[in-house]
Amino acid sequence: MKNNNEQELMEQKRSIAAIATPVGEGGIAVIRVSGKDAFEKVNAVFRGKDLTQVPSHTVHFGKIVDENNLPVDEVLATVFKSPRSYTGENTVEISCHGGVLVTQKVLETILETGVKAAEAGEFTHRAFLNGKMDLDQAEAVADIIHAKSIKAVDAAHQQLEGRLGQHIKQFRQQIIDATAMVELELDFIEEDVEFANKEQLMKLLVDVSAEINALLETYETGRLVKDGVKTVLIGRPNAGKSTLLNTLVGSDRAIVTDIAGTTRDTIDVDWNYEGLLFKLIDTAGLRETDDIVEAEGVKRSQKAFEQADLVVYLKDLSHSFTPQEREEIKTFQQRAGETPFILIGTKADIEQKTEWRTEFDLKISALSGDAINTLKATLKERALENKHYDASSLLVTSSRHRDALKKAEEQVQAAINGLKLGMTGDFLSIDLRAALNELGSITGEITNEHILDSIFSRFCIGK
Ligand SMILES: Nc1nc2c(ncn2[C@@H]2O[C@H](COP(=O)(O)OP(=O)(O)OP(=O)(O)O)[C@@H](O)[C@H]2O)c(=O)[nH]1
Ligand SMILES: [Mg+2]
Repeated sequence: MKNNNEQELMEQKRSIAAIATPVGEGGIAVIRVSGKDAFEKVNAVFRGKDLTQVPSHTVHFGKIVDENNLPVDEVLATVFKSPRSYTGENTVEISCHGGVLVTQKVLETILETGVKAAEAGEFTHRAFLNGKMDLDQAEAVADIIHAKSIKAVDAAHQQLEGRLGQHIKQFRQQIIDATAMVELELDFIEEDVEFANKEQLMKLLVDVSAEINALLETYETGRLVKDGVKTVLIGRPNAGKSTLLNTLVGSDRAIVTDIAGTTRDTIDVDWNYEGLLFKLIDTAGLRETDDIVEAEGVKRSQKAFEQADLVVYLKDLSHSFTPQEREEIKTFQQRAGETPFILIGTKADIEQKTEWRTEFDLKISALSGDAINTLKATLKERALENKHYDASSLLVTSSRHRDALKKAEEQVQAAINGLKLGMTGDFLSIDLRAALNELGSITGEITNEHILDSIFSRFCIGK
């Protein structure tokens, strides 16, 4: 009897298979098989060339057959020999006809040879374990798949290319150098040798702290690029919020009527503009109301406002301001704090000629299309204002990476403070080693099953 651990290990080493393309009807579907005996397993149900004998990176036409030797489908099998494959293991990619049932049948035929059905992200998990990529690169693969805007794809590509990893490795090296200096001092402690070069050590730590902080600062932009800019449209009933939402996305997503109080619940719509994703949120018009449903809607408008990355307040220009409305705008402006706030005058086509005594950022007409393009550009500009962004720069987009960087920086800072206070090397060394661990958790040099499971469970099956 094998013990549990051994069994588990064998299970982990078994070849795996999964459908790598989305379920549905298409020209082709791809079934991926990976593992030590992937070639033998596929070969057992493949009629064509002997796949165990063909060179790596070659494609072969043949048939997958069932236990009665009857054809399941005509396929192309692409062979990748270890370690030159995505997972680093022997891999076969079988392209079959893209029908739901036929694809399932090909997969089942492969599984019947004793291959295990892959779990979500298991191919990439294996790629990580086999040293084909760092953990942050594996995460970038999922980010590319889930990306909802071109900028999010770009950011993920930077990470996949290893640019984040390069920074992390550089930080780690700097801290290792600092640790070496500290520990050198430890060796001489009996002889009461002061740090050979305390200033040099201080400079090293201050530099690395500043560099980690500079990278951390990109997170605000990274988050917007990856998750989208939560853009909340608020204002009084009938201000034209739903009309603007429909105009921006180019379809009638929200109901528009001339009845004040039409929108009752918040409506979220994804809108891509020049590669950036905006999560537009239409809200119920703000007013005091006895209607229970509408009152709940207004509450939700407030909540959406509080969570916004960008606030667009709409004021109907065909009606002059009530004093209450003027107050309301001021309050919202103040409450927005650091969140960009844009004041838009709507219905410019029927604007009432009046002395507004209020600076509108822009006056638009959804009806005539006036200034809509300027508004789009303004939304993008304001969303990224005060944010570090240039297309080629590396962005931290994951909260996991942000948290680890932050903790690492705090540990470096603790070492800096310790050094200032004249603490002994053994204390400083503890801080620096903790910083190294945090940085190592980003690239996966230091990790645990719990982190890995939570990362790879985000993947789809077949990736
Ligand atoms: N003339 C003109 N009318 C507009 C314009 N934009 C919206 N309207 C009209 O204003 C009315 C209200 O528009 P909505 O988009 O429903 O306003 P809302 O702010 O969503 O209103 P609630 O959902 O009730 O809070 C509708 O009759 C629209 O057709 C515009 O640019 N010009
Ligand atoms: Mg509405």
